[in-house]
Amino acid sequence: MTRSLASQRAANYRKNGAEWYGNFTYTPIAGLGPEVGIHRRDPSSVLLVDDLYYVYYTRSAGPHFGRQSAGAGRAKLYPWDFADIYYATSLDGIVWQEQGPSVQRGPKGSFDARTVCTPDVLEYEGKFYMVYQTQSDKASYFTGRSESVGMAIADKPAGPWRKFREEILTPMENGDWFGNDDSYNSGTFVGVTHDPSLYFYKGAFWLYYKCGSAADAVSGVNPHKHSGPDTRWGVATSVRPEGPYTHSPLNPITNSGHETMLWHYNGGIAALLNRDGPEQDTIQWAADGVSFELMAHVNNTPQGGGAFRSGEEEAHPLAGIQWGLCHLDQRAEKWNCLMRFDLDPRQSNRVGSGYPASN
Ligand code: AAL
Repeated sequence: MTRSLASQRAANYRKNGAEWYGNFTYTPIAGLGPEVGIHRRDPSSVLLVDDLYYVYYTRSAGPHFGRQSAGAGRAKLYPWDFADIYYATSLDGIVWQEQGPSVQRGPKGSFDARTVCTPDVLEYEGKFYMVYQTQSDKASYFTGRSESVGMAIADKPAGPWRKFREEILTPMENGDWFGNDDSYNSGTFVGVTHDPSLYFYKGAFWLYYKCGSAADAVSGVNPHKHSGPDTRWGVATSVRPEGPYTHSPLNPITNSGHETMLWHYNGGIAALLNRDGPEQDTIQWAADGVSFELMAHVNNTPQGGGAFRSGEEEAHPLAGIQWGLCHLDQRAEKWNCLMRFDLDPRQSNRVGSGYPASN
């Protein structure tokens, strides 16, 4: 039988199962929506503790002046520059109350003096572990590899948070994607460790993060980009939540994806790779946490999303991203804000709890 190439590919996608496919919808939320003068963005995973939802996010006040103003010393470049991490609570995931700061910038000269942003929080054995993106004030924004991952620990989701004095992860240097002989991406691939996201998996702590080529991070020149910034993900593991973390020798473990969003499924780790790279806007799954395979194409994906960690992730391939918060990233003079996303598995078999019944 003669089959078109497209039909052959479709047959392969079917093997992954229709239950991996779904549609994203978006709902405005109260309390963390648009507000003149304040940026809110990059929300963490959403936690439910004692019937209250918690979310942590980047918050900065005042306008920013863009990358081109980097030479002007301490000018605020981005909405996440000179930011702190705040938290909010909600009874229903729609109406939120901002409660105040969770983790603030460190003192002059510290690794997190310039900004603390883009947090994620893991609840593990009665403690809360926050990982967050940092920028030191030791170098200019684009030099010195000064963006690393910090950690803070709390006994309660409302804090108080005890910050570590040192970063728990710094960027991996001199990694090659396909090796020096391949012009696709020779040289250093990890200029940053952004979007840290922490999971307990197979008896260890897995710290996933977004990285990019040095060319992209330092000069903005990217010889081979497909779409958007040249970003992809790495992972580092540790047997203790506080580290030390060791980068996987397989990094980068994805070739695409901007902000990290991952969840447990079927003994492996599933991931939504959004907006950048040749495999942008796909859902992938790795049986071992590092060997990611493409399971489904999705569109209209959330930016900077943080999913509700329900504890029911094994019920369905998409139960780990059933809903959450994400940001509306409005550049220039607009103010970033948060909104809710829901993932409606309309094309799925709808097994598992919390999913709509078949029509
Ligand atoms: C986000 C994330 C990181 C970037 C910036 C703030 O969406 O990828 O956190 O540095 O944008």
